[in-house]
Amino acid sequence: MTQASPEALRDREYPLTSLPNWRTFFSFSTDHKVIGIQYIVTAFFFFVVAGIFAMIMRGELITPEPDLVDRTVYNALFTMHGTIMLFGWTFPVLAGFANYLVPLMIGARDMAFPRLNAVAFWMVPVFGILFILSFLAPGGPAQSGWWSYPPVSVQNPSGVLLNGEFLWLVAVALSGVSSIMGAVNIVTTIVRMRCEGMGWFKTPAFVWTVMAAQIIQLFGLPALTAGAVMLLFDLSFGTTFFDPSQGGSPVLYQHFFWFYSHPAVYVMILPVFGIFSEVFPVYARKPLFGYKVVVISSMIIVALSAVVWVHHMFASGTPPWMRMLFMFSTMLISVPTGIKVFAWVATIWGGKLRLDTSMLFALGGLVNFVFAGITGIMLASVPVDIHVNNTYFVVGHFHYVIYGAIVFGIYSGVYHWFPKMTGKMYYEGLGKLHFWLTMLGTTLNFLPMHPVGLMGMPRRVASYDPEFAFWNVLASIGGFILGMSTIPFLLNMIGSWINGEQAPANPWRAIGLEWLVPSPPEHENFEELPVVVAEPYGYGKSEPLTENLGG
Ligand code: HEM
Ligand SMILES: [Cu+2]
Repeated sequence: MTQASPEALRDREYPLTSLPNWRTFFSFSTDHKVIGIQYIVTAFFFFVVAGIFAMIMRGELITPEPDLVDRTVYNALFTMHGTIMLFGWTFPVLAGFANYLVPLMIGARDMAFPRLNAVAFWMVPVFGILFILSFLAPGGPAQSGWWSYPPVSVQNPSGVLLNGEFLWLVAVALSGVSSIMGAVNIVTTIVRMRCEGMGWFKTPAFVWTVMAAQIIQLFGLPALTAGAVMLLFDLSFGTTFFDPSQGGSPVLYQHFFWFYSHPAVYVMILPVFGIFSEVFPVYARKPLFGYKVVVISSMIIVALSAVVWVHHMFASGTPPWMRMLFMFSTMLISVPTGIKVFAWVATIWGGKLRLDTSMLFALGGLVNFVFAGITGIMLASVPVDIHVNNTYFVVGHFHYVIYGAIVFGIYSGVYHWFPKMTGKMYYEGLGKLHFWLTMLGTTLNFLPMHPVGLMGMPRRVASYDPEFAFWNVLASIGGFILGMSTIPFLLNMIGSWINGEQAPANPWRAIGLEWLVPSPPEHENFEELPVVVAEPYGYGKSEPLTENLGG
Protein backbone atom coordinates (compact mmCIF):
# COMPACT_ATOMS: atom_id res chain seq x y z
CA MET A 1 0.00 0.00 0.00
CA THR A 2 1.23 3.49 -0.78
CA GLN A 3 1.25 5.93 2.11
CA ALA A 4 0.59 9.44 0.91
CA SER A 5 2.17 12.13 3.07
CA PRO A 6 1.34 15.82 2.52
CA GLU A 7 4.71 16.30 0.79
CA ALA A 8 4.22 13.39 -1.54
CA LEU A 9 0.73 14.57 -2.42
CA ARG A 10 1.89 18.10 -3.10
CA ASP A 11 4.40 16.87 -5.65
CA ARG A 12 1.97 14.60 -7.44
CA GLU A 13 1.07 15.13 -11.08
CA TYR A 14 -2.67 15.41 -11.70
CA PRO A 15 -4.39 14.89 -15.05
CA LEU A 16 -5.83 17.95 -16.79
CA THR A 17 -9.61 17.97 -16.47
CA SER A 18 -12.44 20.34 -17.38
CA LEU A 19 -16.07 20.90 -16.46
CA PRO A 20 -18.82 19.09 -18.35
CA ASN A 21 -20.50 20.95 -21.21
CA TRP A 22 -22.64 23.91 -20.03
CA ARG A 23 -25.80 22.15 -21.18
CA THR A 24 -25.28 19.60 -18.41
CA PHE A 25 -26.09 22.31 -15.91
CA PHE A 26 -29.54 22.74 -17.43
CA SER A 27 -30.27 19.02 -17.36
CA PHE A 28 -31.50 16.52 -14.80
CA SER A 29 -27.98 15.47 -13.83
CA THR A 30 -27.46 13.14 -10.89
CA ASP A 31 -23.77 13.98 -10.34
CA HIS A 32 -23.51 15.61 -6.92
CA LYS A 33 -20.95 18.09 -8.27
CA VAL A 34 -23.24 19.28 -11.06
CA ILE A 35 -26.15 19.52 -8.61
CA GLY A 36 -23.99 21.44 -6.14
CA ILE A 37 -23.10 24.04 -8.77
CA GLN A 38 -26.73 24.16 -9.96
CA TYR A 39 -27.85 24.97 -6.41
CA ILE A 40 -25.18 27.61 -5.90
CA VAL A 41 -25.77 29.44 -9.19
CA THR A 42 -29.57 29.35 -8.79
CA ALA A 43 -29.24 30.66 -5.25
CA PHE A 44 -27.10 33.57 -6.43
CA PHE A 45 -29.80 34.44 -8.95
CA PHE A 46 -32.35 34.73 -6.10
CA PHE A 47 -29.78 36.61 -3.99
CA VAL A 48 -29.68 39.30 -6.68
CA VAL A 49 -33.49 39.42 -6.99
CA ALA A 50 -34.01 39.75 -3.22
CA GLY A 51 -31.13 42.23 -3.10
CA ILE A 52 -32.87 44.45 -5.63
CA PHE A 53 -35.95 44.40 -3.37
CA ALA A 54 -33.70 45.48 -0.47
CA MET A 55 -32.33 48.35 -2.57
CA ILE A 56 -35.86 49.59 -3.28
CA MET A 57 -36.68 49.42 0.45
CA ARG A 58 -33.55 51.35 1.39
CA GLY A 59 -34.41 53.86 -1.35
CA GLU A 60 -37.82 54.29 0.24
CA LEU A 61 -36.34 54.68 3.73
CA ILE A 62 -33.82 57.37 2.75
CA THR A 63 -36.55 59.97 3.46
CA PRO A 64 -39.17 59.86 6.25
CA GLU A 65 -42.12 60.08 3.82
CA PRO A 66 -43.50 57.10 1.88
CA ASP A 67 -42.69 58.63 -1.50
CA LEU A 68 -40.94 55.98 -3.60
CA VAL A 69 -43.43 53.09 -3.30
CA ASP A 70 -46.78 52.95 -1.53
CA ARG A 71 -47.34 51.02 1.68
CA THR A 72 -48.81 47.94 0.05
CA VAL A 73 -45.83 47.61 -2.24
CA TYR A 74 -43.47 48.21 0.67
CA ASN A 75 -45.13 45.42 2.64
CA ALA A 76 -44.88 43.09 -0.33
CA LEU A 77 -41.24 44.05 -0.80
CA PHE A 78 -40.15 43.20 2.74
CA THR A 79 -42.19 40.01 2.64
CA MET A 80 -40.53 38.90 -0.60
CA HIS A 81 -37.09 40.17 0.34
CA GLY A 82 -37.07 38.20 3.58
CA THR A 83 -38.67 35.10 2.13
CA ILE A 84 -36.52 34.86 -0.97
CA MET A 85 -33.34 35.61 0.97
CA LEU A 86 -34.07 32.68 3.28
CA PHE A 87 -35.78 30.07 1.09
CA GLY A 88 -34.32 31.06 -2.27
CA TRP A 89 -30.79 32.03 -1.30
CA THR A 90 -29.41 30.93 2.07
CA PHE A 91 -30.80 27.38 2.28
CA PRO A 92 -30.15 26.53 -1.39
CA VAL A 93 -26.65 27.98 -1.46
CA LEU A 94 -25.72 25.97 1.64
CA ALA A 95 -27.39 22.87 0.19
CA GLY A 96 -25.15 23.47 -2.82
CA PHE A 97 -22.01 23.50 -0.71
CA ALA A 98 -23.12 20.38 1.14
CA ASN A 99 -23.84 18.60 -2.12
CA TYR A 100 -20.61 19.55 -3.74
CA LEU A 101 -18.26 19.05 -0.82
CA VAL A 102 -19.60 16.29 1.41
CA PRO A 103 -18.97 13.32 -0.94
CA LEU A 104 -15.51 14.65 -1.84
CA MET A 105 -14.59 15.31 1.78
CA ILE A 106 -15.67 11.89 2.99
CA GLY A 107 -14.12 10.00 0.10
CA ALA A 108 -17.35 8.87 -1.59
CA ARG A 109 -18.27 8.74 -5.27
CA ASP A 110 -21.66 10.47 -4.96
CA MET A 111 -24.55 11.07 -2.58
CA ALA A 112 -26.56 8.14 -1.24
CA PHE A 113 -29.65 8.90 -3.41
CA PRO A 114 -28.53 10.72 -6.57
CA ARG A 115 -31.96 10.92 -8.21
CA LEU A 116 -33.70 12.16 -5.07
CA ASN A 117 -30.95 14.76 -4.98
CA ALA A 118 -31.79 16.02 -8.46
CA VAL A 119 -35.53 16.14 -7.68
CA ALA A 120 -34.85 18.17 -4.52
CA PHE A 121 -32.79 20.61 -6.52
CA TRP A 122 -35.28 21.09 -9.36
CA MET A 123 -37.94 22.13 -6.86
CA VAL A 124 -35.85 25.22 -6.05
CA PRO A 125 -36.39 27.11 -9.32
CA VAL A 126 -40.06 26.05 -9.19
CA PHE A 127 -40.84 27.44 -5.74
CA GLY A 128 -38.50 30.40 -6.31
CA ILE A 129 -40.51 31.46 -9.36
CA LEU A 130 -43.75 30.88 -7.41
CA PHE A 131 -42.52 33.32 -4.76
CA ILE A 132 -41.87 35.96 -7.41
CA LEU A 133 -45.23 35.28 -9.11
CA SER A 134 -47.03 35.70 -5.79
CA PHE A 135 -45.81 39.29 -5.98
CA LEU A 136 -47.82 39.84 -9.15
CA ALA A 137 -50.84 37.64 -8.33
CA PRO A 138 -54.40 38.85 -8.88
CA GLY A 139 -56.01 39.76 -5.55
CA GLY A 140 -52.78 41.37 -4.34
CA PRO A 141 -49.29 40.25 -3.36
CA ALA A 142 -48.34 38.37 -0.21
CA GLN A 143 -47.63 41.12 2.28
CA SER A 144 -47.82 39.68 5.77
CA GLY A 145 -44.08 39.27 6.20
CA TRP A 146 -42.02 36.11 6.02
CA TRP A 147 -43.49 35.00 9.38
CA SER A 148 -47.02 35.37 7.92
CA TYR A 149 -48.89 35.45 11.24
CA PRO A 150 -52.65 35.06 11.32
CA PRO A 151 -55.00 36.89 11.50
CA VAL A 152 -53.28 39.29 9.07
CA SER A 153 -52.23 36.52 6.70
CA VAL A 154 -55.65 34.86 6.43
CA GLN A 155 -57.53 37.92 5.25
CA ASN A 156 -58.59 37.68 1.66
CA PRO A 157 -60.85 40.65 0.93
CA SER A 158 -60.53 40.25 -2.85
CA GLY A 159 -61.94 36.72 -2.70
CA VAL A 160 -59.52 35.52 -5.43
CA LEU A 161 -58.45 31.94 -4.71
CA LEU A 162 -54.99 32.05 -6.31
CA ASN A 163 -53.95 35.24 -4.54
CA GLY A 164 -50.41 36.17 -3.55
CA GLU A 165 -50.65 34.67 -0.07
CA PHE A 166 -51.93 31.37 -1.51
CA LEU A 167 -49.04 31.06 -3.98
CA TRP A 168 -46.64 32.10 -1.24
CA LEU A 169 -47.85 29.37 1.12
CA VAL A 170 -47.65 26.73 -1.62
CA ALA A 171 -44.07 27.83 -2.31
CA VAL A 172 -43.14 27.62 1.39
CA ALA A 173 -44.58 24.11 1.61
CA LEU A 174 -42.66 23.04 -1.54
CA SER A 175 -39.50 24.50 -0.11
CA GLY A 176 -40.07 22.48 3.05
CA VAL A 177 -40.53 19.27 1.07
CA SER A 178 -37.43 19.93 -1.02
CA SER A 179 -35.31 20.57 2.07
CA ILE A 180 -36.60 17.45 3.82
CA MET A 181 -35.58 15.36 0.79
CA GLY A 182 -32.17 17.04 0.83
CA ALA A 183 -31.74 16.41 4.54
CA VAL A 184 -32.58 12.71 4.31
CA ASN A 185 -30.04 12.35 1.53
CA ILE A 186 -27.24 14.29 3.19
CA VAL A 187 -27.59 12.62 6.60
CA THR A 188 -27.69 9.16 5.03
CA THR A 189 -24.63 9.95 2.94
CA ILE A 190 -22.61 11.12 5.92
CA VAL A 191 -23.62 8.27 8.20
CA ARG A 192 -23.21 5.48 5.64
CA MET A 193 -20.66 6.49 3.05
CA ARG A 194 -17.53 7.76 4.80
CA CYS A 195 -14.50 6.01 3.31
CA GLU A 196 -12.47 3.37 5.08
CA GLY A 197 -10.64 4.72 8.11
CA MET A 198 -12.80 7.85 8.43
CA GLY A 199 -14.16 7.38 11.94
CA TRP A 200 -16.28 10.17 13.41
CA PHE A 201 -13.23 11.90 14.83
CA LYS A 202 -11.41 11.82 11.52
CA THR A 203 -14.35 13.45 9.72
CA PRO A 204 -13.81 17.10 8.68
CA ALA A 205 -15.53 19.79 10.76
CA PHE A 206 -17.51 21.02 7.77
CA VAL A 207 -19.09 17.59 7.35
CA TRP A 208 -20.01 17.54 11.04
CA THR A 209 -21.66 20.94 10.90
CA VAL A 210 -23.59 20.02 7.76
CA MET A 211 -24.90 16.92 9.47
CA ALA A 212 -25.86 18.91 12.56
CA ALA A 213 -27.74 21.41 10.39
CA GLN A 214 -29.57 18.69 8.47
CA ILE A 215 -30.69 16.99 11.68
CA ILE A 216 -32.40 20.25 12.62
CA GLN A 217 -34.09 20.29 9.21
CA LEU A 218 -35.42 16.80 9.86
CA PHE A 219 -37.09 17.61 13.16
CA GLY A 220 -38.06 21.21 12.42
CA LEU A 221 -39.30 21.36 8.84
CA PRO A 222 -42.33 19.12 9.37
CA ALA A 223 -43.62 21.70 11.88
CA LEU A 224 -43.14 24.61 9.50
CA THR A 225 -44.64 22.75 6.57
CA ALA A 226 -47.65 21.66 8.64
CA GLY A 227 -48.15 25.24 9.85
CA ALA A 228 -48.04 26.55 6.28
CA VAL A 229 -50.54 23.96 5.03
CA MET A 230 -52.94 24.63 7.93
CA LEU A 231 -52.70 28.34 7.22
CA LEU A 232 -53.46 27.67 3.57
CA PHE A 233 -56.62 25.81 4.63
CA ASP A 234 -57.66 28.66 6.92
CA LEU A 235 -57.03 31.17 4.15
CA SER A 236 -58.81 29.41 1.31
CA PHE A 237 -60.88 26.44 2.44
CA GLY A 238 -62.78 27.67 5.48
CA THR A 239 -61.00 25.82 8.30
CA THR A 240 -60.44 27.70 11.57
CA PHE A 241 -57.27 26.26 13.09
CA PHE A 242 -56.01 29.73 13.93
CA ASP A 243 -59.29 31.65 14.27
CA PRO A 244 -60.05 32.44 17.94
CA SER A 245 -63.70 33.32 17.24
CA GLN A 246 -64.19 29.69 16.16
CA GLY A 247 -62.12 28.08 18.91
CA GLY A 248 -58.79 28.20 17.04
CA SER A 249 -55.61 29.84 18.26
CA PRO A 250 -53.37 32.31 16.41
CA VAL A 251 -50.64 31.70 18.99
CA LEU A 252 -50.61 28.03 17.96
CA TYR A 253 -49.39 29.16 14.56
CA GLN A 254 -46.57 31.08 16.22
CA HIS A 255 -45.50 27.88 17.96
CA PHE A 256 -45.45 25.93 14.69
CA PHE A 257 -43.58 28.71 12.98
CA TRP A 258 -40.91 29.39 15.58
CA PHE A 259 -40.38 25.77 16.55
CA TYR A 260 -38.74 25.57 13.15
CA SER A 261 -37.73 29.13 12.41
CA HIS A 262 -35.50 29.69 15.37
CA PRO A 263 -33.53 26.46 14.83
CA ALA A 264 -33.43 27.49 11.15
CA VAL A 265 -30.92 30.12 12.19
CA TYR A 266 -28.57 27.29 13.15
CA VAL A 267 -29.31 25.47 9.90
CA MET A 268 -27.82 28.54 8.26
CA ILE A 269 -25.00 29.34 10.66
CA LEU A 270 -23.69 25.83 11.42
CA PRO A 271 -22.33 25.15 7.91
CA VAL A 272 -20.79 28.61 8.02
CA PHE A 273 -19.05 27.56 11.26
CA GLY A 274 -17.89 24.58 9.22
CA ILE A 275 -16.51 26.84 6.48
CA PHE A 276 -14.64 28.92 9.08
CA SER A 277 -13.23 25.72 10.57
CA GLU A 278 -11.90 24.64 7.17
CA VAL A 279 -10.61 28.05 6.06
CA PHE A 280 -8.76 29.26 9.19
CA PRO A 281 -6.37 26.28 9.45
CA VAL A 282 -5.44 26.50 5.75
CA TYR A 283 -4.62 30.22 5.70
CA ALA A 284 -2.99 30.19 9.14
CA ARG A 285 -1.07 26.95 8.45
CA LYS A 286 -2.06 25.45 11.80
CA PRO A 287 -4.24 22.54 12.91
CA LEU A 288 -7.79 23.43 13.94
CA PHE A 289 -7.50 24.13 17.65
CA GLY A 290 -9.68 21.83 19.76
CA TYR A 291 -11.07 19.94 16.75
CA LYS A 292 -13.02 17.46 18.86
CA VAL A 293 -14.54 20.14 21.04
CA VAL A 294 -15.51 22.11 17.93
CA VAL A 295 -17.37 19.18 16.39
CA ILE A 296 -19.05 18.08 19.61
CA SER A 297 -20.22 21.60 20.35
CA SER A 298 -22.11 21.53 17.04
CA MET A 299 -24.21 18.66 18.29
CA ILE A 300 -24.84 20.46 21.59
CA ILE A 301 -26.11 23.43 19.59
CA VAL A 302 -28.54 21.12 17.79
CA ALA A 303 -29.94 19.85 21.09
CA LEU A 304 -30.28 23.32 22.61
CA SER A 305 -31.75 24.86 19.46
CA ALA A 306 -34.84 22.72 19.90
CA VAL A 307 -35.73 24.33 23.23
CA VAL A 308 -35.46 28.07 22.65
CA TRP A 309 -38.20 28.99 20.17
CA VAL A 310 -40.42 30.79 22.68
CA HIS A 311 -37.90 33.66 22.91
CA HIS A 312 -39.65 34.96 19.78
CA MET A 313 -42.89 35.02 21.72
CA PHE A 314 -41.88 36.85 24.89
CA ALA A 315 -44.34 39.57 23.89
CA SER A 316 -47.15 37.17 22.89
CA GLY A 317 -48.71 36.73 26.31
CA THR A 318 -46.21 34.07 27.43
CA PRO A 319 -46.38 33.57 31.22
CA PRO A 320 -43.34 34.84 33.17
CA TRP A 321 -42.17 31.42 34.42
CA MET A 322 -42.02 30.21 30.85
CA ARG A 323 -40.17 33.31 29.73
CA MET A 324 -37.52 32.56 32.36
CA LEU A 325 -36.98 29.02 31.10
CA PHE A 326 -36.61 30.13 27.49
CA MET A 327 -34.40 33.04 28.42
CA PHE A 328 -31.94 30.67 30.13
CA SER A 329 -32.00 28.04 27.40
CA THR A 330 -31.36 30.76 24.82
CA MET A 331 -28.42 32.14 26.74
CA LEU A 332 -26.95 28.65 27.16
CA ILE A 333 -26.37 28.45 23.41
CA SER A 334 -23.72 31.12 23.73
CA VAL A 335 -21.55 28.55 25.56
CA PRO A 336 -20.94 26.04 22.72
CA THR A 337 -20.87 28.95 20.29
CA GLY A 338 -18.34 30.86 22.35
CA ILE A 339 -16.18 27.73 22.52
CA LYS A 340 -16.03 27.70 18.73
CA VAL A 341 -15.04 31.35 18.61
CA PHE A 342 -12.20 30.69 21.05
CA ALA A 343 -11.08 27.71 18.98
CA TRP A 344 -10.87 29.83 15.81
CA VAL A 345 -9.01 32.61 17.57
CA ALA A 346 -6.59 30.04 19.00
CA THR A 347 -6.18 28.58 15.51
CA ILE A 348 -5.12 31.88 13.95
CA TRP A 349 -3.14 32.95 17.03
CA GLY A 350 0.54 32.98 16.16
CA GLY A 351 -0.13 31.46 12.74
CA LYS A 352 1.51 32.57 9.49
CA LEU A 353 -1.57 34.30 8.13
CA ARG A 354 -2.03 34.48 4.37
CA LEU A 355 -4.62 37.17 3.68
CA ASP A 356 -6.19 35.85 0.50
CA THR A 357 -9.78 36.92 -0.19
CA SER A 358 -11.21 33.80 1.38
CA MET A 359 -9.30 34.43 4.62
CA LEU A 360 -10.34 38.10 4.65
CA PHE A 361 -14.00 37.12 4.46
CA ALA A 362 -13.55 34.54 7.21
CA LEU A 363 -11.86 37.09 9.48
CA GLY A 364 -14.46 39.78 8.71
CA GLY A 365 -17.23 37.26 9.28
CA LEU A 366 -15.77 36.29 12.66
CA VAL A 367 -15.61 39.92 13.83
CA ASN A 368 -19.19 40.57 12.69
CA PHE A 369 -20.37 37.37 14.32
CA VAL A 370 -18.90 38.32 17.69
CA PHE A 371 -20.66 41.67 17.50
CA ALA A 372 -23.96 40.00 16.56
CA GLY A 373 -23.49 37.57 19.44
CA ILE A 374 -23.35 40.43 21.91
CA THR A 375 -26.59 42.01 20.68
CA GLY A 376 -28.07 38.51 20.59
CA ILE A 377 -27.47 37.99 24.30
CA MET A 378 -29.05 41.38 24.91
CA LEU A 379 -32.15 40.33 22.98
CA ALA A 380 -32.34 37.02 24.83
CA SER A 381 -32.89 38.79 28.12
CA VAL A 382 -36.59 39.34 28.56
CA PRO A 383 -36.57 42.95 29.82
CA VAL A 384 -34.42 44.16 26.92
CA ASP A 385 -36.45 42.19 24.40
CA ILE A 386 -39.75 43.61 25.63
CA HIS A 387 -38.26 47.06 25.18
CA VAL A 388 -36.74 46.70 21.69
CA ASN A 389 -39.19 44.13 20.32
CA ASN A 390 -40.32 45.17 16.83
CA THR A 391 -37.76 47.95 16.53
CA TYR A 392 -34.86 48.34 14.13
CA PHE A 393 -32.54 47.03 16.85
CA VAL A 394 -33.80 43.56 15.96
CA VAL A 395 -33.38 44.19 12.25
CA GLY A 396 -29.80 45.34 12.90
CA HIS A 397 -29.06 42.29 15.04
CA PHE A 398 -30.29 39.69 12.62
CA HIS A 399 -28.75 41.31 9.55
CA TYR A 400 -25.42 41.27 11.39
CA VAL A 401 -25.85 37.53 11.78
CA ILE A 402 -27.26 36.93 8.36
CA TYR A 403 -25.14 39.28 6.30
CA GLY A 404 -22.15 39.88 8.54
CA ALA A 405 -21.58 36.25 9.42
CA ILE A 406 -23.56 34.01 7.06
CA VAL A 407 -23.07 35.86 3.78
CA PHE A 408 -19.41 36.55 4.67
CA GLY A 409 -18.89 32.87 5.42
CA ILE A 410 -20.51 31.86 2.14
CA TYR A 411 -18.28 34.27 0.22
CA SER A 412 -15.28 32.86 2.04
CA GLY A 413 -16.32 29.38 0.95
CA VAL A 414 -17.01 30.46 -2.63
CA TYR A 415 -13.50 31.89 -3.02
CA HIS A 416 -11.85 28.98 -1.22
CA TRP A 417 -13.47 26.24 -3.32
CA PHE A 418 -13.88 28.17 -6.59
CA PRO A 419 -10.65 26.73 -8.08
CA LYS A 420 -11.76 23.22 -7.14
CA MET A 421 -15.27 23.64 -8.55
CA THR A 422 -14.42 25.36 -11.83
CA GLY A 423 -10.77 24.44 -12.42
CA LYS A 424 -9.98 28.16 -12.72
CA MET A 425 -8.27 30.70 -10.44
CA TYR A 426 -10.21 33.88 -9.53
CA TYR A 427 -8.71 37.39 -9.73
CA GLU A 428 -7.31 38.21 -6.30
CA GLY A 429 -7.44 42.03 -6.84
CA LEU A 430 -11.16 42.04 -7.64
CA GLY A 431 -11.71 39.69 -4.70
CA LYS A 432 -10.06 42.13 -2.29
CA LEU A 433 -12.07 45.03 -3.71
CA HIS A 434 -15.20 42.95 -3.18
CA PHE A 435 -14.22 42.24 0.42
CA TRP A 436 -13.55 45.86 1.39
CA LEU A 437 -16.75 47.15 -0.25
CA THR A 438 -18.72 44.43 1.54
CA MET A 439 -17.15 45.20 4.91
CA LEU A 440 -17.76 48.93 4.54
CA GLY A 441 -21.31 48.44 3.27
CA THR A 442 -22.23 45.99 6.03
CA THR A 443 -21.00 48.29 8.77
CA LEU A 444 -22.64 51.40 7.36
CA ASN A 445 -25.90 49.62 6.58
CA PHE A 446 -26.51 47.60 9.72
CA LEU A 447 -24.66 49.38 12.55
CA PRO A 448 -26.91 52.51 12.48
CA MET A 449 -29.98 50.28 12.86
CA HIS A 450 -28.96 49.63 16.48
CA PRO A 451 -29.02 53.22 17.80
CA VAL A 452 -32.12 54.11 15.79
CA GLY A 453 -33.83 51.00 17.13
CA LEU A 454 -32.96 51.90 20.71
CA MET A 455 -34.43 55.36 20.01
CA GLY A 456 -37.65 53.53 19.17
CA MET A 457 -37.89 53.34 15.39
CA PRO A 458 -40.40 50.57 14.58
CA ARG A 459 -39.63 47.97 11.92
CA ARG A 460 -41.82 46.98 8.96
CA VAL A 461 -42.67 50.59 8.14
CA ALA A 462 -42.39 52.57 4.91
CA SER A 463 -42.34 55.94 6.68
CA TYR A 464 -41.02 57.19 10.02
CA ASP A 465 -40.62 60.14 12.34
CA PRO A 466 -38.07 62.70 10.99
CA GLU A 467 -35.98 62.36 14.19
CA PHE A 468 -34.78 59.00 12.82
CA ALA A 469 -33.69 60.44 9.47
CA PHE A 470 -29.93 60.76 10.08
CA TRP A 471 -29.36 57.08 10.86
CA ASN A 472 -31.54 56.00 7.98
CA VAL A 473 -29.57 58.04 5.47
CA LEU A 474 -26.40 56.32 6.69
CA ALA A 475 -28.05 52.90 6.48
CA SER A 476 -29.31 53.56 2.96
CA ILE A 477 -25.88 54.70 1.74
CA GLY A 478 -24.44 51.53 3.28
CA GLY A 479 -27.14 49.48 1.58
CA PHE A 480 -26.29 50.93 -1.84
CA ILE A 481 -22.57 50.24 -1.26
CA LEU A 482 -23.48 46.64 -0.37
CA GLY A 483 -25.56 46.37 -3.51
CA MET A 484 -22.63 47.66 -5.58
CA SER A 485 -20.19 45.31 -3.87
CA THR A 486 -21.78 42.38 -5.68
CA ILE A 487 -20.72 43.82 -9.06
CA PRO A 488 -16.97 43.10 -8.70
CA PHE A 489 -17.93 39.72 -7.25
CA LEU A 490 -20.09 38.68 -10.19
CA LEU A 491 -17.57 40.08 -12.70
CA ASN A 492 -14.82 38.11 -10.99
CA MET A 493 -16.73 34.84 -10.90
CA ILE A 494 -17.99 35.01 -14.48
CA GLY A 495 -14.77 36.48 -15.88
CA SER A 496 -12.42 34.02 -14.25
CA TRP A 497 -14.70 31.07 -14.94
CA ILE A 498 -14.45 31.92 -18.65
CA ASN A 499 -10.93 33.35 -18.85
CA GLY A 500 -9.12 32.54 -15.62
CA GLU A 501 -5.82 30.73 -15.31
CA GLN A 502 -6.00 26.96 -15.00
CA ALA A 503 -6.15 26.02 -11.31
CA PRO A 504 -3.82 23.38 -9.86
CA ALA A 505 -5.36 20.52 -7.87
CA ASN A 506 -4.39 22.15 -4.59
CA PRO A 507 -3.71 25.90 -4.93
CA TRP A 508 -3.86 26.63 -1.17
CA ARG A 509 -1.77 23.61 -0.18
CA ALA A 510 -4.67 22.44 1.95
CA ILE A 511 -5.16 19.08 3.59
CA GLY A 512 -8.46 17.35 3.00
CA LEU A 513 -9.56 14.73 0.52
CA GLU A 514 -11.23 17.20 -1.84
CA TRP A 515 -7.80 18.70 -2.61
CA LEU A 516 -6.29 15.34 -3.50
CA VAL A 517 -8.17 15.00 -6.78
CA PRO A 518 -7.81 17.12 -9.95
CA SER A 519 -9.58 20.50 -10.31
CA PRO A 520 -12.37 20.05 -11.29
CA PRO A 521 -12.73 16.46 -10.02
CA GLU A 522 -13.65 13.78 -12.52
CA HIS A 523 -17.05 12.14 -12.77
CA GLU A 524 -16.78 9.61 -9.93
CA ASN A 525 -14.40 11.74 -7.86
CA PHE A 526 -11.79 9.12 -6.94
CA GLU A 527 -10.03 6.63 -9.18
CA GLU A 528 -9.54 4.43 -6.16
CA LEU A 529 -11.30 5.21 -2.89
CA PRO A 530 -8.95 6.62 -0.23
CA VAL A 531 -8.23 5.05 3.14
CA VAL A 532 -7.85 7.70 5.81
CA VAL A 533 -5.25 7.23 8.53
CA ALA A 534 -5.06 10.61 10.33
CA GLU A 535 -7.10 13.53 11.68
CA PRO A 536 -8.09 16.04 9.01
CA TYR A 537 -6.05 19.02 10.22
CA GLY A 538 -2.42 17.91 10.34
CA TYR A 539 -0.95 21.22 9.21
CA GLY A 540 2.71 21.51 10.09
CA LYS A 541 2.98 17.74 10.60
CA SER A 542 4.36 15.41 7.97
CA GLU A 543 2.57 12.24 8.91
CA PRO A 544 0.68 10.39 6.21
CA LEU A 545 -2.99 11.29 5.78
CA THR A 546 -4.22 8.59 3.52
CA GLU A 547 -3.32 5.32 1.98
CA ASN A 548 -4.28 4.23 -1.49
CA LEU A 549 -5.14 7.49 -3.09
CA GLY A 550 -5.56 7.71 -6.81
CA GLY A 551 -4.13 5.35 -9.40
C1 HEM B 1 -27.90 44.91 1.06
C2 HEM B 1 -28.35 44.00 1.87
C3 HEM B 1 -29.65 44.07 2.64
C4 HEM B 1 -30.44 45.16 2.95
C5 HEM B 1 -30.22 46.63 2.58
C6 HEM B 1 -31.58 44.66 3.69
C7 HEM B 1 -32.62 45.44 4.15
C8 HEM B 1 -33.76 44.98 4.78
C9 HEM B 1 -34.87 45.79 5.21
C10 HEM B 1 -34.98 47.30 5.03
C11 HEM B 1 -35.79 44.95 5.78
C12 HEM B 1 -37.14 45.33 6.36
C13 HEM B 1 -37.04 45.42 7.82
C14 HEM B 1 -38.33 45.76 8.45
O1 HEM B 1 -39.07 46.60 7.91
O2 HEM B 1 -38.58 45.20 9.54
C15 HEM B 1 -35.25 43.63 5.73
C16 HEM B 1 -35.89 42.52 6.22
C17 HEM B 1 -35.37 41.24 6.13
N1 HEM B 1 -34.15 40.86 5.60
FE1 HEM B 1 -32.81 42.06 4.71
N2 HEM B 1 -31.46 43.30 3.83
C18 HEM B 1 -30.29 42.91 3.20
C19 HEM B 1 -29.79 41.62 3.11
C20 HEM B 1 -30.41 40.49 3.62
C21 HEM B 1 -29.90 39.14 3.51
C22 HEM B 1 -28.61 38.74 2.80
C23 HEM B 1 -30.80 38.33 4.14
C24 HEM B 1 -30.81 36.84 4.31
C25 HEM B 1 -29.95 36.01 3.86
C26 HEM B 1 -31.87 39.17 4.64
C27 HEM B 1 -32.97 38.72 5.35
C28 HEM B 1 -34.02 39.49 5.75
C29 HEM B 1 -35.21 38.98 6.39
C30 HEM B 1 -35.47 37.50 6.73
C31 HEM B 1 -36.07 40.08 6.60
C32 HEM B 1 -37.46 40.09 7.17
C33 HEM B 1 -37.46 39.66 8.52
C34 HEM B 1 -38.25 40.42 9.50
O3 HEM B 1 -38.47 41.64 9.36
O4 HEM B 1 -38.60 39.73 10.45
N3 HEM B 1 -31.61 40.48 4.32
N4 HEM B 1 -34.01 43.67 5.10
CU1 LIG C 1 -34.66 32.72 17.79
